[in-house]
Amino acid sequence: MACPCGSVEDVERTLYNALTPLGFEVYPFKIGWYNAVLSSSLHLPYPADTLAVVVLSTPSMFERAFIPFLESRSCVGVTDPIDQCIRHCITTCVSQCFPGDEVNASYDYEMLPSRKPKFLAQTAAHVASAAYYYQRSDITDDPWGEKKMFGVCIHPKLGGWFAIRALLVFPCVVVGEELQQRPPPDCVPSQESRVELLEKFNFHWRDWSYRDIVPTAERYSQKQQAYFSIPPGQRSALLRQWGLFSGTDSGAQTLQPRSQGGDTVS
Ligand code: B12
Repeated sequence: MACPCGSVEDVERTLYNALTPLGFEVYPFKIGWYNAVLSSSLHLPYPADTLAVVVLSTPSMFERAFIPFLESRSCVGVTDPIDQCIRHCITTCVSQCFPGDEVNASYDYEMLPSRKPKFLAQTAAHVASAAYYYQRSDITDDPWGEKKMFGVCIHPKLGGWFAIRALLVFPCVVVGEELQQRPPPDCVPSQESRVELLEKFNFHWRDWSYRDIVPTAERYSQKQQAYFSIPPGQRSALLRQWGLFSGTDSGAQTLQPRSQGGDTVS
């Protein structure tokens, strides 16, 4: 029986039409491409030719999806409002576009009982050719000694002004020759610029400068930067000040600029 989700092209077009207007980008790939670069304990448990799609949020997601989501008063409870919004957009899209079909969604912030992430977002973005994942291993003779250095994905048009939000797996869609793996655009090609990128991402990520390592078409708006610059526990208070949130939350209510700690997930 033919897969009810349709072909790879059908799935990609459907997701593109539903999610692009909300400020997302979608990139299809084969599970096998992802599993090929990871040890077996990190593999996604599907056959190699299964279709997966990685979903990125672009700067306009904040104005196109997040603000309307808050205005619709759909945001409830204590979980992160951005995470709630992304989940709402993805589940609405899946239930409307693929009703009754098996589509397995995972989100960047979800962890397995083993405390490992449900999927490695940067590896997925790289193998899907969405954004090059620059890692320490991409630099010869690096100057960092024993220091742990995290890698970072850079998008050819958005630089670092994006986030990798979700993975959709379509277990019934078998990918054939129609989808060929391409290397992601290497937009930070020189060794010097890669060193600069990893240093900015690891030591100065709060000043946003790693995001501008390449010229970009779009950046986060002032409002979006203001939102992500304060600790997660204080964001509801800012939304309330903007008249966009009336629910309860568990965070502190005094607005203070971010000084230390906390992951902004932006
Ligand atoms: C845990 C986590 C953190 C932790 C630890 C970071 C880390 N990288 O381990 C902490 C809290 C420190 C952190 C901080 C930040 N984070 Co963070 N974090 C994550 C999270 C949830 C999981 C990362 C993880 O544990 N990876 C596991 C490690 C082992 O994976 P790895 O280092 O990539 O190693 C694998 C690859 O090397 C792969 N591999 C091997 N060979 C090859 C070859 C190829 C070609 C490829 C592709 C892969 C590959 O195998 C290894 C595993 O065996 C991801 C979201 C996600 N679900 O992935 C976001 C994520 C990485 N964080 C992100 C960001 C932006 C940040 C912050 C700037 C804060 C923020 N959110 O604004 C800071 C910056 C880092 C810093 N300077 O401290 C973004 C990065 C976006 C990007 N452009 O790359 C992500 C993807 C979240 C998102 N929604 O977009 N983060």
